[in-house]
Amino acid sequence: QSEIRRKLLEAFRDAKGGYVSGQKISELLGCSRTAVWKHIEELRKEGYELEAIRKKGYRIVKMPDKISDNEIRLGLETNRLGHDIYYYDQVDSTQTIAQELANKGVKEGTIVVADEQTGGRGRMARTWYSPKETGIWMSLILRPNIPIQHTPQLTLLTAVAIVQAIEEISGLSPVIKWPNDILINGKKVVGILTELQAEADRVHAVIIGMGINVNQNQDHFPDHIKEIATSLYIEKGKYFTRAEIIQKILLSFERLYDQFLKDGFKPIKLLWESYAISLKQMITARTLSGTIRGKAIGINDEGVLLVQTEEGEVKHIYSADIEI
Ligand code: BT5
Repeated sequence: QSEIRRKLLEAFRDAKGGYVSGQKISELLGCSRTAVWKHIEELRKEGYELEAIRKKGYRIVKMPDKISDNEIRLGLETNRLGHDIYYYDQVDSTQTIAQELANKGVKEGTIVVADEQTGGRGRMARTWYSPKETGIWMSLILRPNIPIQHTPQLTLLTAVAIVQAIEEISGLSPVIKWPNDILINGKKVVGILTELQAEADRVHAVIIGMGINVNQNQDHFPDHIKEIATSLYIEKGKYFTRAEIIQKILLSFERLYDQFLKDGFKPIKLLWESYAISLKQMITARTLSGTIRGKAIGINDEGVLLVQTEEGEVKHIYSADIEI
């Protein structure tokens, strides 16, 4: 059954929004025209809007806002990222599941997505609020052949990929706050969490967690983050199809990642700087070992933030919370 569903959706994907004839579907699935009609009706029940025109066939007009395997696959244009999809209605954290899968040796590009996280994680044991069916809670497993100290660059690359996808889909102009926040109108719309599986000098896997607020309205957020959080819906006043955003993110990620593996961090760094705020101004960086105040003069080729103190000393900051 799921094999048939997959073939059917692939046929629509290949038609790129155009019509697929009943004849063609019945050939592809190896079933009768009556059976084709039944499969189409099943799609409708699941929330797909389909148009049927005599002599032309069927066309998908609108997809349901679901993010299970089929919805992500239909319309996915990547060569390798996101081809293996682990979808869950509810999980503790997609990061935990991705860690386990990475240990088991799943291949690069595998993604874990959930409609809801009950124990979504931020950095330093903070929590990430991940309510049901309104956001994108996703982890991407990578296996890059890079030195361990270069892995923070992937957090910056991820931010660029997500900003590009959001810009393209919504026309909004998000900005990046080093290292892992994406903001719109000063409020956080995306958080990124990069975790590592490595030994000595070898990277086994990099697990990139992305939390994106998509269709929440203001009242959805609990009090403690209402003031600091926003969603694409709040900023744009319209609902978005999460699967489409996931597809766009994976596509822009793949382009940047291929470039990164080929040419290194330089081209990504230039893009990152073009989206970054809080550069060339006074900031306060709270790190685990203390607070540093100074001018953010930029990031180096490793992705490390450089802050010049009043005494003129340049500090290297690997991880921190930044206040402007
Ligand atoms: C982050 O941490 O921003 C990384 C968030 C990563 C979440 C993804 S979802 C998929 C994957 N699975 C996981 O379990 N995690 C990843 P940090 O910079 O530490 O920011 C955390 C802070 O952001 C919290 O302390 C809150 O103040 C705020 N926050 C929590 N939930 C939020 C939300 N939905 N939107 C905006 N801000 C939020």
